[in-house]
Amino acid sequence: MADLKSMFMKVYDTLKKDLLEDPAFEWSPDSSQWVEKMLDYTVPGGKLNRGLSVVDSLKLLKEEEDLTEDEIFLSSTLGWCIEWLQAYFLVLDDIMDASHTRRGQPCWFRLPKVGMIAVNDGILLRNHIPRMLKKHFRNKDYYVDLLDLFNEVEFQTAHGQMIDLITTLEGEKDLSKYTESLHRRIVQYKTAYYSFYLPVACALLMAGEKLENHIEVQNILVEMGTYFQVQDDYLDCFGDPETIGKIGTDIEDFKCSWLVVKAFQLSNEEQKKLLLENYGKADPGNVAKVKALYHELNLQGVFEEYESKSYEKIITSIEAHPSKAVQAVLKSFLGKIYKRQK
Ligand code: GPP
Ligand code: MG
Ligand code: MG
Ligand code: MG
Repeated sequence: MADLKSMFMKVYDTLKKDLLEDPAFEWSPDSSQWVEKMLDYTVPGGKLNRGLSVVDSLKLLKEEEDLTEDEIFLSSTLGWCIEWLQAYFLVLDDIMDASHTRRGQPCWFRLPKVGMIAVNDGILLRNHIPRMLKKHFRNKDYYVDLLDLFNEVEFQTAHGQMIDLITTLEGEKDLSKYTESLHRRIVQYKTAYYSFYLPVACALLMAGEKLENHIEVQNILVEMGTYFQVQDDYLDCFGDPETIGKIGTDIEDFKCSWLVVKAFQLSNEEQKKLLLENYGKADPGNVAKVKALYHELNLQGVFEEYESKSYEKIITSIEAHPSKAVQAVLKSFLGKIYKRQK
């Protein structure tokens, strides 16, 4: 694993170097320093689960055969394209969510020299992806499918982000609008496709598969991504900021989080009133009252039960899949996130 990660980091250096020498732009020392600093700050500092999963998945799909040097490099490149996509989303998401920290450091836009330049940096990160794909995949017969995949997934994610954001306008008027089905729709689109389906779909394309033959794989990965975002919502309140690397803002931001959906379901009239009076306010006193209610309603216990039920359900659908290799890919991904603390 340490080996895989250091190989993966070497590929990052190569890709970064190419981008900083892109002949389509007349670089100056200032511009290349800015982009290099921005990339180092926003791209490689996460868990790298999504990126490494492309390499892992391709290995498992090829079963006995070892990956060639070229396959390792190319699958790592696709992994990094996903990490770039994630960096682009997070830089912008942190502005939209008014977050303070990410991956144990201030959000990129919070740096005094950066501010709203971060919006353009997000656009640059997004623009790097097709350049990396073109350089390394233009001669592959799956090149068009790859471009289409990245476009589709970005479209889905931006729409998920939109409903995440506009839903708060409705919730502020009427908290009962925050239902489980609305929450599911938000997280499916904003998280599941890019975080779970995309890495496996990249590996499937490299393995010569057609994505339209793998709808069931997509369904299972969307289920896994939903479970992952419920964990994210849970950790936003109950996680240790030191461990998760970010300070939660869901209560302040009036988010349609899994926790508030559950809290509303389980509350009596008096508790609902308390929730309405305190949810979505920046004042730490209000936030503390919401957290106290979450404790009173034992949302930690409710989450643990959700976690084991959801795990059982996903395992059952994985084991119903006809291919052992595909089962191994899905189980490996699930193993990386089950009961995660960060
Ligand atoms: C995560 O939601 C969702 C995204 C990062 C998608 C953003 C999409 C864009 C088009 C910008 P979150 O806000 O709960 O994540 P976190 O808790 O990490 O801030
Ligand atoms: Mg956020
Ligand atoms: Mg968000
Ligand atoms: Mg979150």
